[in-house]
Amino acid sequence: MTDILRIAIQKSGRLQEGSLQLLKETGLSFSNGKDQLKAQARNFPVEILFLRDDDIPQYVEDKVADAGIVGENVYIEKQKNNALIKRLDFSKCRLSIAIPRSDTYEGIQSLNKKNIATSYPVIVKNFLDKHNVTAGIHEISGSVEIAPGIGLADAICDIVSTGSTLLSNGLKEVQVVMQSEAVLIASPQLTETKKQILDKLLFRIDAVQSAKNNKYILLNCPNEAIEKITTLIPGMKSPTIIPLGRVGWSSLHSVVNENDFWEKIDLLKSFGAEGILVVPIEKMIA
Ligand code: PRT
Ligand code: ZN
Repeated sequence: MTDILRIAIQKSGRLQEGSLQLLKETGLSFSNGKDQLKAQARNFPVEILFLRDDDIPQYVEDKVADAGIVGENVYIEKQKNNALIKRLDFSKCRLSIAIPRSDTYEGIQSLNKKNIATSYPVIVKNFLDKHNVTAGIHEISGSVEIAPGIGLADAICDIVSTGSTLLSNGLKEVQVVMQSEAVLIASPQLTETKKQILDKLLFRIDAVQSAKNNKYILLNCPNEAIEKITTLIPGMKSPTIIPLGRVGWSSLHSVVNENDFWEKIDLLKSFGAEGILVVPIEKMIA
């Protein structure tokens, strides 16, 4: 059993789909039935354990699992002996302080001597300490957003995504405490073999992530524009340039980052590029 890496993911909930999709995109093939506790990948030395997200850091500390995927908020809150290996770019959210809409907020000091309800007492305590604020912290495990309405607390600290839960409970977000996304955690004491399996998996995750952040771009341009366009979209080493049937024109193929994509398209057009095609990349290995 030592030559297999056990990865814990959420059994059901907001992290499950993203976790399964990521593992599948890295080429792991396994079945995931509804009431299954674990699944062995058919083509890679990995076993997947399906658990409650809050329990994953403890299981990793106890070495029942070697690695896990959890929200960064859970990883920080639990303070277990886990190493943060990689941010995974899905299930993004923030942990924020919110107060009743009619209350005023004049900075963090407004929280002095207030009562804050939260499922994240450790994170809230650290945040308040850092800003020299003393407040009461009431730990509750669910439906935190109703606490001010029933007189349990003056403020809450909870996960916010779209903000609609706060809105429909008469609350307003006043302070972001941390940004969060799904993260890959692992035991800091993996055996050499397990470390090697994890490294292989990380290599694949990187390929999947860079593919998502980049697009393959094909365009036609007058030969005089090739140099300028190459400077703008150098690609992985340099663009591929193929002469077109039409004299004085070439087809240029490259890779462009998703973030500055639109800005670059405008410049490409101004350089004389035509017939621009942009296609998704499935895997990208530099
Ligand atoms: O059963 P289990 O314990 O495994 O799951 P869970 O209910 O504890 O967790 P789950 O599935 O709700 O969330 C898992 C992780 O997803 C969290 O730890 C976060 O890292 C991340 N995540 C991302 C979120 C949200 N978005 C989110 N919107 N977790 C919770 N919410 C809740 C939030 O608590 C609030 O009630 O959604 C509401 C706010 O959403 P908006 O869109 O109305 O702002
Ligand atoms: Zn949970």
